[in-house]
Amino acid sequence: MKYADLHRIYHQPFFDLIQQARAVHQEHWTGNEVQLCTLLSIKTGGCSEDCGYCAQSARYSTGVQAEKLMEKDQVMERARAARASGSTRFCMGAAWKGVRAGTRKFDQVLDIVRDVSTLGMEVCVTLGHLGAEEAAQLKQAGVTAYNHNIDTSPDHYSNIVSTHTFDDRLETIRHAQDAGMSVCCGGILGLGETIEDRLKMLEVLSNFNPHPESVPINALMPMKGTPLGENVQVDSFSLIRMIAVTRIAIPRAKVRLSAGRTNLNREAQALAFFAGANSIFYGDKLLTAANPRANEDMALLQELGLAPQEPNPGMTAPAADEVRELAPACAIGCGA
Ligand code: SAM
Ligand code: DTB
Ligand code: SF4
Repeated sequence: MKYADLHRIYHQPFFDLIQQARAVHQEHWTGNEVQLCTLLSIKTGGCSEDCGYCAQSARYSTGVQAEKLMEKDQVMERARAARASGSTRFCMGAAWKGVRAGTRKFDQVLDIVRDVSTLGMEVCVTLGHLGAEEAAQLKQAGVTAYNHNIDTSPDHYSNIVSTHTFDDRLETIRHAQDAGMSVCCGGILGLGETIEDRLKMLEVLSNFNPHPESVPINALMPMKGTPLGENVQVDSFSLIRMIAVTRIAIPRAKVRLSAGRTNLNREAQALAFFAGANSIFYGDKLLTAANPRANEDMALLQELGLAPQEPNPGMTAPAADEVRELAPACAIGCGA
């Protein structure tokens, strides 16, 4: 979708916007379902990158201790617990710039993925930069989806991160897609960006070909010690507007109401679901930060008559749209 269209959609009166988003949602999704995803940080802290929002960067004193890669048995225990609690997707995150085939740590991750993928949940990993070979090996090991966020607009990105570029992010996404993995790609609100930046980010996401299978919309959780640690919390109406425009722009993607839910009351979350969010991170912890308690989330879903989505571990990645492939496109079909 073009920026001008996104701008027009976003700036409608609030109720017109969420009504439009709801109609698009109902056209593409059956049932009142929300996917529950559990996150686990399998390698915490000590990251070489300088992402200004992140508690895991080694460059900032945030109180997060660097740990080594978790043992497979521990990961399996957490994955089984996630499944038992009702999660249908298990997402493992590592505080790395990226991974390289043939290294011990990458082999260990492949081994973990092989075992987790036997549990019947969708398997998602987020490990930083990937080349073609790493992507192929992850797919082969059983990864369903690769999470790699573009986080903000191309123009704002270098204000937030200097150790890698926006194009590096696109390159990894292309490798994940070429290997046949679904891509989970979204961003963060509250990084000092303008509404225009948010919509420019969405313009890039909505022009991915194939489209992202899921789009996490995170609200910055300001981390003490990071350059963005004193940023103000995102206003819930602008978060819900962004969810609604994402639903309209990428109708077949799961839209994940992601980090920052601890700052949203039940009513704001209900509005976000109405506006098209159909996935959440579930469980008391994100990677290093807090998430609402699982029993409170279950109670909220019940109150709203929303059911946890069934698992779909064998899902195929979204197919590329041939019409769009004919158009002149950047390497990843982002429309640039
Ligand atoms: N190192 C990998 C990478 O950068 O892709 C994977 C882990 S990284 C922590 C995954 C994502 O978490 C980031 O892209 C960002 O969108 C989100 N994130 C990190 N810190 C956050 C924060 N303080 N508030 C909201 N979202 C955050
Ligand atoms: C995503 O978009 N959000 C998740 C997941 N993908 C990896 C991570 C949120 C991290 C929040 C901050 C923390 O826990 O440190
Ligand atoms: Fe490292 Fe990822 Fe955090 Fe950036 S967002 S500092 S790459 S863990």
